[in-house]
Amino acid sequence: MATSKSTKFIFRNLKSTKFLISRSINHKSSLTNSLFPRHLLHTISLPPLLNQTKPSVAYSGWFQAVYGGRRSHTATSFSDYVDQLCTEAPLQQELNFPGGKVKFTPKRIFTPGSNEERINCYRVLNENGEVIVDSDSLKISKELAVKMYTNMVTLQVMDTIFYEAQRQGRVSFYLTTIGEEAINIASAAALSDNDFIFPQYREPGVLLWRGFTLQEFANQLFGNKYDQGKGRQMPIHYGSKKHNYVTVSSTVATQIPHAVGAAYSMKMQKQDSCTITYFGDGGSSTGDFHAGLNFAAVMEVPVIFFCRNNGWAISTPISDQLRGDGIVVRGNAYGIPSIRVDGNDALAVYSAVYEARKLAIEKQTPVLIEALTYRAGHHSTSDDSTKYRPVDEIEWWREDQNPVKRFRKWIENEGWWSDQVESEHRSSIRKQLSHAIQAAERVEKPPVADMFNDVYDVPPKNLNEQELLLRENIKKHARDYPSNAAV
Ligand SMILES: Cc1ncc(C[n+]2csc(CCOP(=O)(O)OP(=O)(O)O)c2C)c(N)n1
Ligand SMILES: [Mg+2]
Repeated sequence: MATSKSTKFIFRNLKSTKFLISRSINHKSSLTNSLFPRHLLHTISLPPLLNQTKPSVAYSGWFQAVYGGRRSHTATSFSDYVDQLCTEAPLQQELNFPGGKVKFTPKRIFTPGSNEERINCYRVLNENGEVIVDSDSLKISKELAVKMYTNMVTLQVMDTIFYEAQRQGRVSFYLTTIGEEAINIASAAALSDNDFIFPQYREPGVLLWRGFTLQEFANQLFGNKYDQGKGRQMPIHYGSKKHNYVTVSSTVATQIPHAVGAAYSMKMQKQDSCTITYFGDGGSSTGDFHAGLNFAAVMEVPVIFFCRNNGWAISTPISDQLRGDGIVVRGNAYGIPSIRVDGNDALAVYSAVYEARKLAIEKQTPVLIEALTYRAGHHSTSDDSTKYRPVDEIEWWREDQNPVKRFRKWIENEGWWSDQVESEHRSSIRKQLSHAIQAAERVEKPPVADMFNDVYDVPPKNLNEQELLLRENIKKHARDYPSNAAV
């Protein structure tokens, strides 16, 4: 797979703030306009980009692209701050501080709390499914593109059928990936099978891509004896050793430090692989996120931090979670190359992850990706999101920003897809799923003993007592337990 020159350029420069600043100071971002509904936007007007070098002043090595502006001592953006430092001629003295030399300035200028200008978002496909001229993207073969699309559709059909099964009371819980199909499938497609996945819970498509079968998904949801988790976890907590997919943990963000530790082990063993951990915007609001990023940066480990910023952490909007410019800017604070990408554009996600993986392994560095998207479904079957967000906002994302439709337009324009193939594929998956559900439902539950083994070599007394109590309880209240449970 050939990497375009300019894509290489992006990632080479990611580590320096220069990249972030120079990309962020653009005139109007048409992308921002198209990513967010008009009623959610406020207009910003930016000073022109001068793209000039100011030599022999503080930070000139970092920032080649700065713009002229106010001359006050209160910077309103980071580039404004740098500009002021440059203009105010710092002293030619520096402090040889552990970790790097720092220049002195006689000026009392505070860095801004947050930037007026937001970091731009990398996009390849516009909303009509057309490749944007001059976009940095990798070439994708027909075979790969069709596989990506069929997997996205499979994921959609899985969501519809399994969601219905939960509504019918056949499984206790479910959680959809609606709106995040491109993130799931395109990121998975850009990885190698020996890379380890540390998921949150809204990434079953990665497992699907790796070959986890519809029957295996159904077995987990029904918690039957073929479920690889032995029925110990709630539905959707998939895991597969065979597919290097570490079992989902409900405790938000615990997967982040795990991914860092595993990547450190890969580094020690000089493996040609990396780990990737997925998390939501809510996941980035935890202590584990910060500890994980800092540890990874300092230890220089090959891990990709993939943040699905879908605007909501259950009913908490992103605006109640942070004041800075989203997640991407945090990478820079930790010294991690970072990129913001349109999460509803499969080609952009694919290219970003592909390059991030290369960078992580070749340079032995963590990389942060913030994918902007929207949780177009409810948080889970225990939620009704119309109670806390406007229906037209949901509809706008579901329809106008639909990642599956956008990718379909592209492959259709390429002459690789048609209505007929689409309807055959959808109906075949529906049939397979209906069969998988019926089969999973018939299989007996795992034996009760499985709830108590695998942890201790010699189970402690209290655990033995609990097992005994449970068995007595099942006998006494048989009606309250599954009839096909092997006691
Ligand atoms: C440590 C922890 N705190 C709170 C919860 C409850 N909880 C479950 S999911 C969730 C929201 C997470 O949102 P986000 O990371 O944005 O992922 P999304 O659901 O949007 O994909 C919360 C708060 C939890 N499971 N674990
Ligand atoms: Mg979220």
